[in-house]
Amino acid sequence: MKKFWALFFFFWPTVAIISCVIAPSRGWWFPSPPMSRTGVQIDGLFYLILIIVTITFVATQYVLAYALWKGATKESGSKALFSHGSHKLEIIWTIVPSFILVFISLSQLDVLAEIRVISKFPEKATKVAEVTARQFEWRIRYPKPGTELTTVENPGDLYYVNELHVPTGKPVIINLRTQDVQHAFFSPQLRVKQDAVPGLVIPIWFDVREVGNYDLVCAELCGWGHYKMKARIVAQSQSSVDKYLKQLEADQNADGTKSEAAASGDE
Ligand SMILES: [Cu+2]
Repeated sequence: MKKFWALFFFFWPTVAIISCVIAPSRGWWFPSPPMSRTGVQIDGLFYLILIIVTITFVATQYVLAYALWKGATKESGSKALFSHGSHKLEIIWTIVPSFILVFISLSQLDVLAEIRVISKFPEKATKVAEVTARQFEWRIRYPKPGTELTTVENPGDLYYVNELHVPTGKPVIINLRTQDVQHAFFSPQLRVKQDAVPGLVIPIWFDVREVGNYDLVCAELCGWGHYKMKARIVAQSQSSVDKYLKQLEADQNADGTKSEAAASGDE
C-alpha cells in the first residue's frame, strides 16, 4: 500500500506532461491561434505562466513521489528522522516564489496597460459601435453613417442584435455597457474579455487580423439564459462594413412606401 501512494504521486505529474504534449494535436488546446495583435501578447503571458507552473508542479510532485518511495522501500525497523523544520528551507521557499510572482506581475504590466489604459489605446483606433449586454442578448448600436459614436443615442443611429461587424486590419473601439446585471464580453479567438458593469461605459479595443466570423459569448453567469448569449463578430474589409451599414440603414428606414409604389406600378 505504501508503494501505491508513491506510484500515485508519480502518476499524476506524468499524466500532466503527457496530456500537455499531446493536447495541441488532439484539439484540446486553444480554439484558434490568436486572431488579434494583443491576443499574441496574451498567449505569450499564458505560456510564460504555464511553463513556470508546470516546472513547479512536476518538480514538487516528483520530489514528493521520490520521498514516498524511499520511505516505502526502507527496511522495517529503521529509525525515522524527526525535525523541527529548517530556517534555510523556509527562507528559500518564501523568497523564490515571491520573486517569481513579482516577475510575473511586472512582465504583464505593459500588456495590461496596452489593453486597459485608455491613454495607451492606439491613436488611430476608431469607435465603431456600442455593445449593450442584457438578459440575454447583445444589442449593437452603430453611429449614423458619417457621424461619430457618442455615449448617448442619436437620431439615425443603427441597431442590430447579436451580430457585430468590424473592419479588419485596424484597431477598433467598442463601448461596452450593460442594461441589467453584470455580463462579460468574450471572444475566445480574439482573446478579448471584459466585464460589462452596470452604470459604466467601458471602452475596449482590439484589431482583427483576418476576415472571418468570430464567437462573441458571455463569460459571466448572468442568469438562466446565460448560455443563450451567443453572438458573432463579423470581421470584414472596411468597404464591406460600409456596405453592410448602408443596407442596415436602408432596412431600418424602410417604411413600406417604396414597395407600395412598386406594387401599384405593377398594376
Ligand atoms: Cu450574460
